[in-house]
Amino acid sequence: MSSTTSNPLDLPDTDPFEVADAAAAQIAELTGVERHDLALVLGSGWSKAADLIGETVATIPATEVVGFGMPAVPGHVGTLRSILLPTGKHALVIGARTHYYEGHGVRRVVHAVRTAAATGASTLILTNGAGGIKETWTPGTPVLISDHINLTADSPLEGATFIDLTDLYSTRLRDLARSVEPSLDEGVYVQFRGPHYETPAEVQMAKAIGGHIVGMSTALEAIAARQAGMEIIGFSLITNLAAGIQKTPLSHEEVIEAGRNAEAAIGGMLARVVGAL
Ligand code: 8IG
Repeated sequence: MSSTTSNPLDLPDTDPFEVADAAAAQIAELTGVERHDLALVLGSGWSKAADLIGETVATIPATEVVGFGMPAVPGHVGTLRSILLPTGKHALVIGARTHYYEGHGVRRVVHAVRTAAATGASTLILTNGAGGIKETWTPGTPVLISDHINLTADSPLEGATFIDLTDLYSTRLRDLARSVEPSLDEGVYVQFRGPHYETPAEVQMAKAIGGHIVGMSTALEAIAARQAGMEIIGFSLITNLAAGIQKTPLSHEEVIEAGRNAEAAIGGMLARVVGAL
């Protein structure tokens, strides 16, 4: 991957917040939108929401913005989009997530979130595709994230930076989402390092410690977003039941397929929630 050697975030002396400020300035320049009010990170299955929430003002390849790399997973779109919502607010849509399992370090993982904050966004909508532990969640079910358990043994915070994570996934925003979409269930998101899926025993551990959703992305991003002062709401699209809960082996194809089938419905749901924010 050509970008790995030239990314300033890979250099230990770099200040990641300065890189985020520089990236935000480039986004303002390239989109012609000076400030964004909110940001969305769209994970597997969620990309359709971008077409439904408002009018796209500009689309830029993430690779043109400092600190961003190429997406590692085919089907993950490496673009940044500026969207004008019907409310007049400007939304930055990030379709270029870097996963922890890519091995570029946690600075690269949370760069998009820090950049979103630097563009002015005070609200962050995090979405992902994930495995479900509750048997009642059939593939294609969207759920609200109520809290998380970070099993990566890592943090985006460097040094003695003590940040409170109480109400990390805003109760206010979750109530608001449920007022728009009363059928939304919620659960605790457990972030594993990946990229392998869990063993059935690991899924039972996640369940025993209070988890309902297993994934590979959102917890580290939410921590960085809280540090940046953003109000956060998170959604998982359950694309599969977690290993051992479902009796058949997990496959990436199955996950993509479930995402495709749910795309229109969850995109519409997210658009309605964003419209109410
Ligand atoms: I999509 O079952 C998706 N992402 N950790 N486990 C983990 N991440 C996932 C899963 C899953 N499904």
